[in-house]
Amino acid sequence: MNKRFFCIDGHTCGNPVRLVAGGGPLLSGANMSEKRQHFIREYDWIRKGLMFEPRGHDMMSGSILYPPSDSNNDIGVLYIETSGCLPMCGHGTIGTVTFMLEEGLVVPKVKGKLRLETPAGLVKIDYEQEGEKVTSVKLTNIPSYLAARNITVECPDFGTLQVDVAYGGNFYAIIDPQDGYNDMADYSALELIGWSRAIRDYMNNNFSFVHPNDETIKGMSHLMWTGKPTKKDSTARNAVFYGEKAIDRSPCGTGTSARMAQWAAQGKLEKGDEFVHESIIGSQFIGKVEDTSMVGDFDAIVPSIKGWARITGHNNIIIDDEDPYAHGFSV
Ligand code: PYC
Repeated sequence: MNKRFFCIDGHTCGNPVRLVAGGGPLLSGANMSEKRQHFIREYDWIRKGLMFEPRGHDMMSGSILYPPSDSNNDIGVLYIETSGCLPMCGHGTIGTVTFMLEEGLVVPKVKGKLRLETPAGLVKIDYEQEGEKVTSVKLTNIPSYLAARNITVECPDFGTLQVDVAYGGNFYAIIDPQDGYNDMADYSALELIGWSRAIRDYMNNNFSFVHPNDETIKGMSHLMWTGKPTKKDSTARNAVFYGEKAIDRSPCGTGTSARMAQWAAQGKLEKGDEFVHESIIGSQFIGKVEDTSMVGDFDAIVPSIKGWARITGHNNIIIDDEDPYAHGFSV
């Protein structure tokens, strides 16, 4: 049997976004966190089929739209990616909002604003539009916090590293310059990917990271290598690893939120401060500390992330269950 998905493809600051506008499964649950659990239990084959080769690729990332469970909100968003079904995705949100507005998939209750239900919590959007084009999207993210400092990791082929772990919608290990590691610019993407896998395995085998308010959000899924910016107006640069082989081409929204929470906990950022994050390809997100908050016992910040996205095409994708690669593959 053929299963068909109508997708709007594009990118946010260079990283792919595949918005599934038709064909997504009906999900049960009182909120997007419960719907995410239903999707993971029964429909993860859709994620695999749409994200991995031969229909996707190592960096592929996307979303599926759902009606909101609270009528004060505009829409619910489920995030799918080669790395899994994520609680939240920043570049995915900027792309999803741009595509659904430009394609008329949502009519905002208030012009210039949207309220998105995500598995990680409510994300508020302010967007700018010129004619049909959405020129920028600012998302005000869920509260983000530094979860652990200075964890010592033994990384095969690299050596000993100190890493911090912060949450910005996903848990990130952050590797800052230190003895033995100077800058992400000193290494190839392939080297960063190999070490990232080893560090992620080590961290998840030896530590447990669980969100204090939602135990379904757990595990250190992403890693961030940092370095000096190449552009005068950037605050910092980063390369985020996800999945098995991906380095984010965008500056990474949840990663930028996590890093801003780390900087705030280190006293390097406070409410009202801006943080311009640069990606491996030089694209930029403008971050800002909008407010302070608490997550369980952790001091937290409420970060915002501003960026842009472009549609590259419409894609009617078929998953034929007689295709031996119906559920994708990775080499
Ligand atoms: O922008 O949050 C993000 C993201 C997560 C994984 C790739 N990009």
